[in-house]
Amino acid sequence: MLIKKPADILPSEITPEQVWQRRREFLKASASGIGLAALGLAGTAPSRVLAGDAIPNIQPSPLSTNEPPTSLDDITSYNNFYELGTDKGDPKANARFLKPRPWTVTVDGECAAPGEIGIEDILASFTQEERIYRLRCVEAWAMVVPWVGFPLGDLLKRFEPTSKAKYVAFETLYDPEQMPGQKRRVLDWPYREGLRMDEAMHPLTILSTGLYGELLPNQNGAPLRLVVPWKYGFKSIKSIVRISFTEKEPPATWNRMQANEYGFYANVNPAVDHPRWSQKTHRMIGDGWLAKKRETLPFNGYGDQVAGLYAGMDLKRFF
Ligand SMILES: Nc1nc2c(c(=O)[nH]1)N[C@H]1C(S)=C(S)[C@@H](COP(=O)(O)O)O[C@H]1N2
Ligand SMILES: [Mo]
Repeated sequence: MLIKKPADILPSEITPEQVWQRRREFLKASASGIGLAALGLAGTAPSRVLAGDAIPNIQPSPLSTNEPPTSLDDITSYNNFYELGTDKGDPKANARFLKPRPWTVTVDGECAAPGEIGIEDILASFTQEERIYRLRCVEAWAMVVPWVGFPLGDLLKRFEPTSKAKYVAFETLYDPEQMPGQKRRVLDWPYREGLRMDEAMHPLTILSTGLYGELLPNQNGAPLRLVVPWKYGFKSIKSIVRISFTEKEPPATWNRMQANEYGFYANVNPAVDHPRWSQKTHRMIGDGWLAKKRETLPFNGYGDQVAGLYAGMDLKRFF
């Protein structure tokens, strides 16, 4: 059997997962002093900015889990993104409508330096960190996603929030041409979400610009989406165009739709059932539909890091 050395493998034969695996080899090799040219990875700079393009200079995060990641195919073909359709397969099928370049995010509200920031500036200014996070969804499935991102707090600080800034509000793009799902009023568009300031500044709260070492696919919320790994999936708002500092709790789409089903906090909590289903167990995508469900942990397993944010709060009331 012929075993190919990395140098013999054509770029076209490499799947994104292999690229990601090779980057791990690359990081190990750099740490141990092996030349990059030996791995055939020297001078690989992206020339375009599209999903599928490698993001340079990614550093592994100490906050990553050791769990094996979900496959790229599952992460990009089983999605919730109502702007691109309500079925799990719709966001991938309609991904081409969304144009993530050029893209500008407006930052305003209770801050001393409101303004706009373009996606290129975001990509160039903030350290890229690889983190492997679970994103669990209220529909009771979970994935382990190797997100590329940076702490939300790094971006927020640049706009100098004032002492009146108690919450951060987020808004998705409203443009029915790019987001055909918005032609029907299935949700109160644009999609909105919010975090309390201390949640927003926590190092586990990231803005993601990519996954598996490449720019975000449109169906996962290109070019910029929130990831809050200890909360249910709906908090992790996609394709963000506005971030506002507010004094009062901002409106959140699912909370406004069905307040008894979706709380503002939405911390993963096996002790609080959704009115229509138990939240004690979940299905891990990739395990297969017949596999045994897994036990759901409080705060999605991140309790040691984040439980302190809610000290003294009744989490059955503030769910
Ligand atoms: N703008 C917007 N953001 C969104 C959604 C959406 O419909 N629109 N769905 C949310 C829900 S319910 C989930 S579970 C996650 C799914 O993220 P993924 O498709 O990348 O796994 O995105 C969240 N962010
Ligand atoms: Mo979800």
